[in-house]
Amino acid sequence: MKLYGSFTSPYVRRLRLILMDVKYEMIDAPTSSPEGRAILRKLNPTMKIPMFEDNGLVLCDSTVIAQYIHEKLDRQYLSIPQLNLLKIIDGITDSYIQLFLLDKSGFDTTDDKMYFNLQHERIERSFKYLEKIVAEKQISTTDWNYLSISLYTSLDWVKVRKLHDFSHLDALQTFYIAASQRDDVKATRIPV
Ligand SMILES: N[C@@H](CCC(=O)N[C@@H](CS)C(=O)NCC(=O)O)C(=O)O
Repeated sequence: MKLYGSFTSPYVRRLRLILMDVKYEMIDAPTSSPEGRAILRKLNPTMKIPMFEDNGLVLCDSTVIAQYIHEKLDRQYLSIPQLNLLKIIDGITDSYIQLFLLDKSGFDTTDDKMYFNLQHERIERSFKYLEKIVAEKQISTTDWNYLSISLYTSLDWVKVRKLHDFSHLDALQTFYIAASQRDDVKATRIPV
């Protein structure tokens, strides 16, 4: 099994966390470097990470890769309602990835423009929604599965990149601090 990605990507980190106790090869292929892009170009038309290769099968989306790994290792994957929550977490993550790339491309993403406003509204509403979900313990650190892992890696990414302050959302903040204490989480820390 080969996982292609970077050590900063929240999507790649999810997979690194579910593969903690499994033998696999990690191939450093950041989308921001020419070397990384050359590696991806050979196999992955989306040019996004994570990318995963096993026995000639190439997968290029974290949700699909996670399902493949769970099935291969005979582990229980997420239910449909849990997958739906995962997509809300992904909605925040994807919006921030877009805003991050736009910012790096010289745009002021705080401008009152339709595209930026759509991302900001999605982010705000999704954070509030997830706060309720975590307060109801539908996602918790005591149930450390692909959903809680994904929530943590996205929260940590927006925090480390200083993209979003969620410290006023009590349940999310408590969840974040508790998950930060885990050894596997510490071992996969985003390099700064
Ligand atoms: N839906 C994809 C999203 C992956 C994604 O957006 N990855 C980012 C890095 S965290 C990326 O490759 N961005 C480069 C780009 O958008 O060109 C997944 O779940 O794997």
